[in-house]
Amino acid sequence: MRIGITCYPTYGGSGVVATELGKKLAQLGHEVHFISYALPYRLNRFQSNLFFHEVEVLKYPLFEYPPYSLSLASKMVEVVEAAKLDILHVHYAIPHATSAFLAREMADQKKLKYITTLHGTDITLLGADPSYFKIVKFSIEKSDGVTAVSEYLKKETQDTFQINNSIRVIPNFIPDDFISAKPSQELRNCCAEKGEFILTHISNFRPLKRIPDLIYIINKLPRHLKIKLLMVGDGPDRFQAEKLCKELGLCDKVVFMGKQENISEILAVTDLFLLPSENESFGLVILEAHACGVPCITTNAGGIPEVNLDGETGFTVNVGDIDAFAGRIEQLIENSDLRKRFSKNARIISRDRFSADKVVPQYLNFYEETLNS
Ligand code: GMT
Repeated sequence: MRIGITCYPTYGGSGVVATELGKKLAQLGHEVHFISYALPYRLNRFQSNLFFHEVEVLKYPLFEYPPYSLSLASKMVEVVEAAKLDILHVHYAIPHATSAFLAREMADQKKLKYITTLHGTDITLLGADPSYFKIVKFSIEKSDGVTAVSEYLKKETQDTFQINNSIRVIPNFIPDDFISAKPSQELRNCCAEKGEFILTHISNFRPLKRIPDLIYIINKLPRHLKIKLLMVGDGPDRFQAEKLCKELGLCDKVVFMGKQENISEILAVTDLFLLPSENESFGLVILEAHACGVPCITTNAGGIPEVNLDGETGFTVNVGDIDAFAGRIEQLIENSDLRKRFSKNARIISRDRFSADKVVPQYLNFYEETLNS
């Protein structure tokens, strides 16, 4: 098959999933063409059957907002015709599904189909906003196939947009480097002092991730506990969190590491992963932690409970419940048997339900069904 994939190339779950999917499809012998404004950050080495096409956005004084969607649609048509693509698979509805719709209308290849994969905020945050609602609904309804990364997101999309298309749930899968990650003593020594229990949080530090909650949770824990919280990533709420740490006298317990590329290595030295998000359609980072055998304490929002199984791979608590969060951390620090059980479950269950070998064929089947319909 000849497949075009469009995604956001920067840090973020949807881009990671799209890139890892493209790499797997190329390994299976399919020809994969990425179309985006920059090289996706996990596409950092040459692989046969994989191609990248950069979308250039013309800047012009008249354009206060250069129309990326149109440049993308033009590039899609160019690649569809030159590479004779069978299918376009766009990740994140805004604006990718709309550009794909335009490309399908314009392309010479009359049988071209496009599939839209919904990832979360394209529906729950942006798509539901009146400024995008109608165009998102239209672009989803015109898609030849629609997938969502969780049952929660499927239902949310149906409820929000009242659409009639069927939506196939195809979950996210574990990227290869998280399967093989091994703990490095050297890295552990860099991140924490001897005997310290390593807690980790990884995100883009947007308000939806409830970053200050993490600092209040650490503040609730007994001071004598030897812990280190690694805050990995960067974004709008980092500054406020660093300030809060100083005010609460927690600087010796919390390290802000900024953006890091070696996420699997950091997770491999982590004892417990924390995610206090207000909402997540899936929470790919939970899956990455599980694959490394790291139990997670998360909220029970959105699609998270489909990934983090309460009492099996970790614990889930209500959004904003700082006391419950801190209580569960203490419980897992003190009970190493329970921690080991969760760690083992996390490794087994994640591989069992979300390995690439199980999930990638679901996309391939969906492409085939869509092309034959
Ligand atoms: O969570 C983010 O801020 C990034 C966002 C994205 O689109 O890259 O993540 C969304 O897609 C991920 C991959 O499917 C999911 O694992 C995340 O849960 C989802 N984020 C939200 O729903 C908030």
